[in-house]
Amino acid sequence: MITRSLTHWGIYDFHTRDGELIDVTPTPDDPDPSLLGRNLLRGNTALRVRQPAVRKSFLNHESNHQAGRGSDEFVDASWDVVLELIANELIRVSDSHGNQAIYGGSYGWASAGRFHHAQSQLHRFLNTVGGYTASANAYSFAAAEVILPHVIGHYEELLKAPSSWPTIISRCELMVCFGGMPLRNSQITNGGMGQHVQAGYMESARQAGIGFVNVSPMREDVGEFLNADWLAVRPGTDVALMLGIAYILVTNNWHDQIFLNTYCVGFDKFLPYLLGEGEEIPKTPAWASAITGLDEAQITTLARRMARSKTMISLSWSLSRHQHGEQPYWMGITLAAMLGQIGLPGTGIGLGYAVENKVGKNVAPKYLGHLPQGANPIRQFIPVARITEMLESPGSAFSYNGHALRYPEIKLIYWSGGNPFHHHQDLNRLKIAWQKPDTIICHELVWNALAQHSDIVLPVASFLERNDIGGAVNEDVLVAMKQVLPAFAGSRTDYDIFSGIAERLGQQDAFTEGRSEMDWVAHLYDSTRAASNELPAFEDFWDQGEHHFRPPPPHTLFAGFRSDPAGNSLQTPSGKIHLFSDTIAAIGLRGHASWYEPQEWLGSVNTGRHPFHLISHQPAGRLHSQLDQGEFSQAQKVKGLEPLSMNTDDALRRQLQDGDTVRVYNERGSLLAGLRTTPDLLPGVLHIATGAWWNPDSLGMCRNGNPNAVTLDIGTSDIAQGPSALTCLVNVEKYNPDP
Ligand SMILES: Nc1nc2c(c(=O)[nH]1)N[C@H]1C(S)=C(S)[C@@H](COP(=O)(O)OP(=O)(O)OC[C@H]3O[C@@H](n4cnc5c(=O)[nH]c(N)nc54)[C@H](O)[C@@H]3O)O[C@H]1N2
Ligand SMILES: Nc1nc2c(c(=O)[nH]1)N[C@H]1C(S)=C(S)[C@@H](COP(=O)(O)OP(=O)(O)OC[C@H]3O[C@@H](n4cnc5c(=O)[nH]c(N)nc54)[C@H](O)[C@@H]3O)O[C@H]1N2
Ligand SMILES: [Mo]
Repeated sequence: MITRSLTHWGIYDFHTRDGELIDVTPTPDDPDPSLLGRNLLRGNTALRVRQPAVRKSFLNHESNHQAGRGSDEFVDASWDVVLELIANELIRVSDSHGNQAIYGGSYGWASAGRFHHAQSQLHRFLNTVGGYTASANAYSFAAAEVILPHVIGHYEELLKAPSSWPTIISRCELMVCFGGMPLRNSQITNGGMGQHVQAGYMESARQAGIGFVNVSPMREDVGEFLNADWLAVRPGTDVALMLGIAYILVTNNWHDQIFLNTYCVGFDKFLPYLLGEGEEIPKTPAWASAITGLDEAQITTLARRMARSKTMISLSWSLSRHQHGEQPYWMGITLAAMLGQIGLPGTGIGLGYAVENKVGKNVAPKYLGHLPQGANPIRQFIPVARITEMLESPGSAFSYNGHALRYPEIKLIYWSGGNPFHHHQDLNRLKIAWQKPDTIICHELVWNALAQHSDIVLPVASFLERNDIGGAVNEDVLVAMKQVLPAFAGSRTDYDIFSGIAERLGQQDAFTEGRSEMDWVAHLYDSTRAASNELPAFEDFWDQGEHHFRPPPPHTLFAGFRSDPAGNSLQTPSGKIHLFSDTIAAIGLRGHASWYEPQEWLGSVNTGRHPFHLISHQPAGRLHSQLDQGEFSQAQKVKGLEPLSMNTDDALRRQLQDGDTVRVYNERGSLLAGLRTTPDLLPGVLHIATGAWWNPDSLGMCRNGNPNAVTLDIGTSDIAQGPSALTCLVNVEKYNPDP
């Protein structure tokens, strides 16, 4: 039997026999299907959670039972027992500590599907029982989410729907890609997608004669077929490069003063910093060269090309995951404003072309129904990546976006649809902080590190085991996600699990509104249809299986603002682009885009002990930590370990060879990886994908190669408090198991 459904990485036909999945094939109309679908085929069932399980020492109320998280035995329990246990725990914590003691931030991607969206299910449930401490922003681009409203008034469009590729193809001459545009990342869109379009767009751009510049420590970050010039910048120093370019623009009078006067405020306050008036150092190409490691000539040539061409600046989301990750976006906008091409087709600035399939895709904005989460009576929240600090230091103060806040004391953590023991930084530190709460509950598909570190583990049905509608707002397809397989072993959907707990708390009607799964699916579809003029009735849609939305005319970001800056003013204090912000200045940082030296980088004094900068990037063979045991993900491993790229000369100097097992370490921890040598990586930089399952030995060494064994867990700055995973120095040695 063949059933079609949707994943974060495309639409596939799922072939089953006797209730087993036997093949996964992409739909014929996908021009560039992703092999990630193959990961569903092998190696995953063995790891599935089969029955509800409770950690033994938790169940037995042993004192200091929390210390056993990650090592204790689990015992199977019936659904009745665990649902009752959870209901009682929620009442106990709520009564004795208040609902802010429940952490429901629960960050994570889970699976495609508008109704069964795991995080919405959890939030809706917790809101019916008094609320929870929430998390703000995403690991992906927290720094951008918080800085951009101060600069351009909003962030959604610039991050997710910048000027569409057809405008670039028709008019742009030069595309400068900070952090590249790796096609491995456009295999996916959060929520799911139909056709993979990025490779096709890029090929059309090549044929149109557009020049590409790849500003990245890794040459492969822009596809070889685009013949990009490679500027191998030191990680974390893009702002210095952009300042060097800006300096040349101003000193040659190549900047667009009319654009700056008409559409921006604050350039006059940025200029003394740039030119080095008073106590400031002039941001000359020589200054930028010393920081970035690029030649002065490279910087000057790029500045001249940008000034003379119709230029698009693309800034990948990775730039946000460095300390001071707010600054590259502010500086990128400052630079684009100086070039004066914002709001014209195919030029200006866009964040993250190709980081997901959706970014730059030509699709109409639309409303898609989603599960209402209800209102959270608890006002307390944390910036998403400050979880360890919250657990370590309840009551302590921190600042976020101009607000003075305090961390709540968390007694219960409830996670559904994410894996903090893959995605968070400095996992050895998280593991210790994780011992503080009384109770940790998760819904998981698999026995990963999150499940291992929980007290109550509930087996959840996968997206193949339920009915839903799926699609993403910035994509062009809505899919009937029909159930492909029966529920696995004793698993239940997130919805059924929460309904069961809600029932025990007397809140079943509030949570379910009396709707079954299919009632909800039809309900969410109907709300989608009410906002659309092209969708058929639900029954017809369900029969047809998918709907492809009509493409709009090519979209130019800020076109309205450019043509009428007063009529289409931005939601900033002045209505214009803020190259200076009083709010940011009040936070204690400079009120304009600036270079700040990060805590760990290749120019720091620490490089003696830890001479390499570790870049952890998105994996080509999977989505984060999901399905790492699948066949496509495993095919990329080196002796079963996550590959680590190192420059060939660095390897020679250290007498390391391609294929060696190496140990990457710093004072925070260590990990094993399989060495890949390449001339295409800046010397001094190491490149490793995220998502290998964290599997620490007793000394905190991850035996599978999860980079978060060694990453730095600090906020980007007091502006966004985002993750700084990519600000990370390490050393590396050949692994010798018996020293
Ligand atoms: N060092 C470093 N760390 C990083 C990054 C980096 O660049 N460097 N990148 C960061 C970024 S951008 C992100 S987005 C995060 C990603 O981090 P996550 O989103 O946490 O990663 P996933 O592996 O997608 O985790 C999803 C989990 O949900 C489970 N799941 C799937 N479907 C369902 C469902 O229907 N219900 C339930 N209950 N569970 C389900 C899966 O089994 C899996 O364990 O990682 C971040 N971490
Ligand atoms: N296949 C696949 N695709 C994915 C994901 C996945 O798990 N699998 N995850 C998705 C998610 S959640 C997100 S948020 C996006 C993330 O999209 P991005 O954040 O753009 O992706 P990364 O792969 O982390 O980084 C892209 C490149 O940036 C470069 N880079 C790192 N630091 C610097 C720097 O300081 N300066 C410069 N110039 N370059 C730097 C690295 O060489 C890296 O290869 O990807 C999405 N796409
Ligand atoms: Mo992300």
